[in-house]
Amino acid sequence: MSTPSPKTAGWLDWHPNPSEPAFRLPPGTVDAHCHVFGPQATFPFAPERKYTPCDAGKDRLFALRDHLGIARNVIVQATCHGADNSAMVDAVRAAGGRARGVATVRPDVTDDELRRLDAAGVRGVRFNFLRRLVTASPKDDLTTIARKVAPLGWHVVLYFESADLPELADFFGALPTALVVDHMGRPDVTEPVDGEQFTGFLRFVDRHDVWVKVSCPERLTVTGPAALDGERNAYTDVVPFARRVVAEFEDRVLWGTDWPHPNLTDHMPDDGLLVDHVPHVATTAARRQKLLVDNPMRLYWPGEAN
Ligand code: 0GY
Repeated sequence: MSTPSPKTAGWLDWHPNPSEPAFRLPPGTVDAHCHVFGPQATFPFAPERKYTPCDAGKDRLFALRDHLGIARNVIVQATCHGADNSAMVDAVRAAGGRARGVATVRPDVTDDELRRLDAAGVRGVRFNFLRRLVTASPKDDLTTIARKVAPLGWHVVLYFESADLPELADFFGALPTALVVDHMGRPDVTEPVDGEQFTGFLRFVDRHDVWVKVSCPERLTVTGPAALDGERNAYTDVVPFARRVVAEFEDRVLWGTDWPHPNLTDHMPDDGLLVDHVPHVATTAARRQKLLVDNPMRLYWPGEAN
């Protein structure tokens, strides 16, 4: 057997024992953004990857799901696995209907392969524009992929930096599928919430009927996880941004843990605190029911009761 590649320098492993959340997630809660990494002995990482993560397999993901009181997962293909969706598909299958997948495919993907992924539980593809994660794909290739998956009723998940949205917005708007944006379009949370950049993002969401993941406060924060007076209110600098998205688009927001939190080097979040962040951004029970249950069910399990 080949020797496993060492982790990227500075890489932090997932939290070994997340706390018990104080907030009880409503029954049927969907974690709409999480990943599996390997284990690399079974599912080797892609040669073209830009980082090497720790192993974070499906058993650990399902243990976290049960610990936090989550009912279902949407497992998003991470760039370290390139377009080899085996680890993600294996995890989705193993979840027995309690997971869906978002894949990465190349423009020459066949209809047979797409049907196989669909039968396994995949419902979308991800287009990633972060230079530190991928070499940019030509837009024509992405359009080809979007046209191939549209007949299956899949959507496109978009991961981009907020500064790149003005250049990308028209391209996104012309794609023939529903769109889902990761991590609120990665706002700079040191800018005002009603400033030009975030307002531009909100208008983009409004104009194109986009779904938004209110996720990753641990990645967007500048002030860090410091909790106030034991209230378990972490990542307070991200709250106004997430709260605004939930208030303006309550029928098109999704929530996710982003476990196992790739590429964090400053701190590793306590996933229990991430759950306790939710009531600060979705401030009524009705909004939380939509964010955590009704919206992701409509997108990933349409027609199924939670
Ligand atoms: C995330 C964020 C990151 C990584 C990836 O696919 C990936 O490698 O998405 C990141 O480093 O910001 O959503 O997991």
